[in-house]
Amino acid sequence: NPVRDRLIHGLFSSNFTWGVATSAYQIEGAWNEDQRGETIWDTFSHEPGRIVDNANGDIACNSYHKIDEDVALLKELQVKHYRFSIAWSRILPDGTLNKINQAGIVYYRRLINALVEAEIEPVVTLFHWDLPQALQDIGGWSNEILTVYFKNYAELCFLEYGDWVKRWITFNEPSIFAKAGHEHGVHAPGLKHQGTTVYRVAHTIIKAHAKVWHTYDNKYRASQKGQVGITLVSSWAQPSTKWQVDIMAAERYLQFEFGWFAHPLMVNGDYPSVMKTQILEKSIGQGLSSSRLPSFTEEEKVLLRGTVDFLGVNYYTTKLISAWRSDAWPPGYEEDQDLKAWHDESWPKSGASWQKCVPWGFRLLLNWVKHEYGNPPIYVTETGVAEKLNDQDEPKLKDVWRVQYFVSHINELLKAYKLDGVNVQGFSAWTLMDNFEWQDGYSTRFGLYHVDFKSPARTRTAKSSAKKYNEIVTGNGFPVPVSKLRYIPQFK
Ligand code: PNW
Repeated sequence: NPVRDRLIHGLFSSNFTWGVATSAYQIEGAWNEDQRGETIWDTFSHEPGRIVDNANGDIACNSYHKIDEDVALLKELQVKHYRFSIAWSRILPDGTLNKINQAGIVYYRRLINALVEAEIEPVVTLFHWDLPQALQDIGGWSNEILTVYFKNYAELCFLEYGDWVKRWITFNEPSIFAKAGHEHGVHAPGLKHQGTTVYRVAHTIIKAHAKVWHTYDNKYRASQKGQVGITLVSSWAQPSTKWQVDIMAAERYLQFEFGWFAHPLMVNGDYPSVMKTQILEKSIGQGLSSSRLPSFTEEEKVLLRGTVDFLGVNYYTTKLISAWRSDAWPPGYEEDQDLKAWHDESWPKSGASWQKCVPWGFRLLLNWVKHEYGNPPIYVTETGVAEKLNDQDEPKLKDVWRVQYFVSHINELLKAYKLDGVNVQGFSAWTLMDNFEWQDGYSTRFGLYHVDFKSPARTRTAKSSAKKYNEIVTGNGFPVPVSKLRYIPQFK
């Protein structure tokens, strides 16, 4: 679509915040140093056959020992904030207040101090998937007691770091964590429970988020004056035809992915009605006496709604959707939706099979969020593009496809802001540097900086995309007209 693909020029608001994102398990390494407790990702990645090349995050980018180097990269990029995550088990080795690990407390204190010194705002994610193993051993997020442990952990973080941290993200992409970890078994803890655990895990996470928001609201907001949000992700769901059934199927996709969390927290304390009816009907069809989707009590609904100060949105790709009645047995999270989702073969590829580059879908997703949730303050907390790179390969420092990815996607963000009035207040690129890409290990890279995982020094080298991102950041958008952009494919 030529109109959609035209690039505009213009600036974001002067207080718009630019940054980059990482997460603890993906970059820190030092998995067994200084009393850090084990996490479900240590367990999972140490099991042979789980990760490409049997890779793990034992050393990763070694960021635990490289605060100064990492902050130097952030300075070079001239970003205004850095979104990183705290490893729960580094400060609470078994996940509970049984033992507070001072070495862990000190590490994040040093990182935050270094950021503040460099005038870079720390933005902290409390849970980016690395659950303390001891808490998985008592059932993980299926066990509602985790709402209490998560609240205790969050409160410790507010006390320790709330002086400088003013933006807290409780959970990163709980939908991916719930599905990949408990339905498909490709992420830790590696469970494959069709259509059951996935909903229970999400249920606990939603309640845990609200508990933490209320704790901050009641005890810390007045003195610390920060905000508590959550980061959600969805592909944009594009109806494959103009038929009403396909339009409704695309809406179901968005409600199951995004509304699953945003509806209870931002609309009425309860799941989207289409989720409730679909899952109940499928459950009854299985001969169950009640829905596999748990329900909230009236008191819980009151506690859930209105507990998002800002919404973090991650976007990576778009799917075409058509209605499709599923009779797969037993029904799981996918079958519950009665739809098919796929990529158009003509869309530019990335280095990951799950990602095709579809910039216009970003703008459409942001508009859907705006209308669905009453134009909430949005921070885009991640977008970025995958590249395949084997350890033996020469680094591809001229990552033209990534330059184009960021130019085109940030341009769609500018359209959403300037032309559509989406209340977007910041952007974080995924990711600062190549890192442990979950089940793909180090074979898939998203970094603005290349990391040499063969070298003990884990040398970081800027790619072309780092220079382009620096240009966009310092220009606060696109101050001059951008020449027409044509995707140079990474793969033919
Ligand atoms: C995000 N999808 O995960 C995570 O927040 C990051 O930790 C991760 O490294 C990054 O994206 C790249 O994968 C996603 O299938 C995983 O659409 C899968 C999808 C989206 C995001």
